[in-house]
Amino acid sequence: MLTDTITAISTANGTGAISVIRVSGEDAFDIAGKLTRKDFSGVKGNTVHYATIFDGEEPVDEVLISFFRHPHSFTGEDVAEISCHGGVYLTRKVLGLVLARGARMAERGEFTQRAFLNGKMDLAQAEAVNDLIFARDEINARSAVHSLKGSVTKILDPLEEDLVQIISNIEVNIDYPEYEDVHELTEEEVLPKSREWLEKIGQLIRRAEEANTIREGIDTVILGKPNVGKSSLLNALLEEDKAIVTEIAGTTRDLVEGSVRLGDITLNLIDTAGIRESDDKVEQIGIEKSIKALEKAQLVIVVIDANNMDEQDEELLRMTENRNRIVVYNKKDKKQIDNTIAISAIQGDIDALVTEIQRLYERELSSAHMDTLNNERQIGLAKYAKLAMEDAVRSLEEGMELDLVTIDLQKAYDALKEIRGNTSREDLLDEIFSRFCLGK
Ligand SMILES: Nc1nc2c(ncn2[C@@H]2O[C@H](COP(=O)(O)OP(=O)(O)OP(=O)(O)O)[C@@H](O)[C@H]2O)c(=O)[nH]1
Ligand SMILES: [Mg+2]
Repeated sequence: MLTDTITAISTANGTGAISVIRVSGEDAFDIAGKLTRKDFSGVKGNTVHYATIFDGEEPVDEVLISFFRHPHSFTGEDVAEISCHGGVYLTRKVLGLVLARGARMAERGEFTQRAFLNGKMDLAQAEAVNDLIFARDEINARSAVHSLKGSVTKILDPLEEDLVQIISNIEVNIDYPEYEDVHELTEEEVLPKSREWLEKIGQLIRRAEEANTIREGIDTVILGKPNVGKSSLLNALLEEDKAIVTEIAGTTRDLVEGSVRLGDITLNLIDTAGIRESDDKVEQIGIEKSIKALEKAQLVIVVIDANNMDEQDEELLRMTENRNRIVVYNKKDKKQIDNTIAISAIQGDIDALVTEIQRLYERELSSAHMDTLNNERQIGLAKYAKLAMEDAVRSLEEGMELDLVTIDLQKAYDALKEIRGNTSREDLLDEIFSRFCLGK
């Protein structure tokens, strides 16, 4: 049922100068004509027309309608985009009139889904439409635009091609065993190529995960014993007085969260209750929460008061030893220890920490500036392809039947294809497009 005509308000829900109501499908031009008492059946594509919308005899609004003829439209169907005046009431009224003329309310992401199903874009590009809408910074917007322009295809094409070569090499051998010695073929041709392929996809996955870390922001926990200046550091990073700071040890009881951007790096920060033995029930719960937050964190900032170091600090350092962490020595205005990352949270002097964070994530940052896979779904499929290839290589090394090897190779190939949506799994598509907002 793809020929029915769908509609939705494509602009944000609220009052603005104009609103756009998108209509896509066979009857789009007909509906536009009925609303305006005009005949748009022969209208040229990529043109804009002035018209008045009527509700019965009553003029409702003066609008501009942009017409796009299939297949030269976003969805690949006939599309009419009605730009009306932007009041909430008026926009809903026009939408209501479009619906009354026989259009159906679009599902979330249905316009983009049609674009995909009509071959206007692959699945990675369709996802990029959504990523672009929700991009909250330049890095996210940039990677979305690149993948909208087909960067994922550029990355995957060579991998797919190599895989097809490997598969056909083996197929030839299965079909014409008399032409080649099986053992020789795998040793000389297939195995090195497969290993090289594994290397390449491994690199791609690594880079995509690094880029993802930057795009999503780094979950960072500020940890330390009471009174070392954790909340002061949170405030200094956020440049606002978010957490309460006092000279009383045990001030912070609950987790305090905030997000900060340092250049291209976003930190999702959590300030925690100072860790110590405590009889206070509320503080105990706070400390338990600190430990839980620590377990989930991608980066731990351990704060130590340079003027007041003891075995509790040692214990915290041991606890975080194997974690991705930065140890900072606070209150340098009073005392500074050589060769440490020294800061003064209270004075907002935290450059040494910021520099260290940027150094620590240098590799991830450069990956984020490259074209790569864009989300967990794509990375997951790449990982699946890699696992299948690892199975294939193992089978080859063990001299297994080539038929079995091709099954694994085929799995790898299908997984790669699925990244761009070359699959018949309708439910997967519905799932993906349902994450879109209405009107896209
Ligand atoms: N001299 C100096 N004092 C600081 C600095 N940073 C924080 N302090 C002081 O240290 C005390 C504790 O600061 P907080 O930021 O509340 O410390 P905390 O680690 O969050 O403490 P809890 O929430 O109790 O665990 C306050 O009196 C701050 O003014 C600093 O850089 N220099
Ligand atoms: Mg605190």
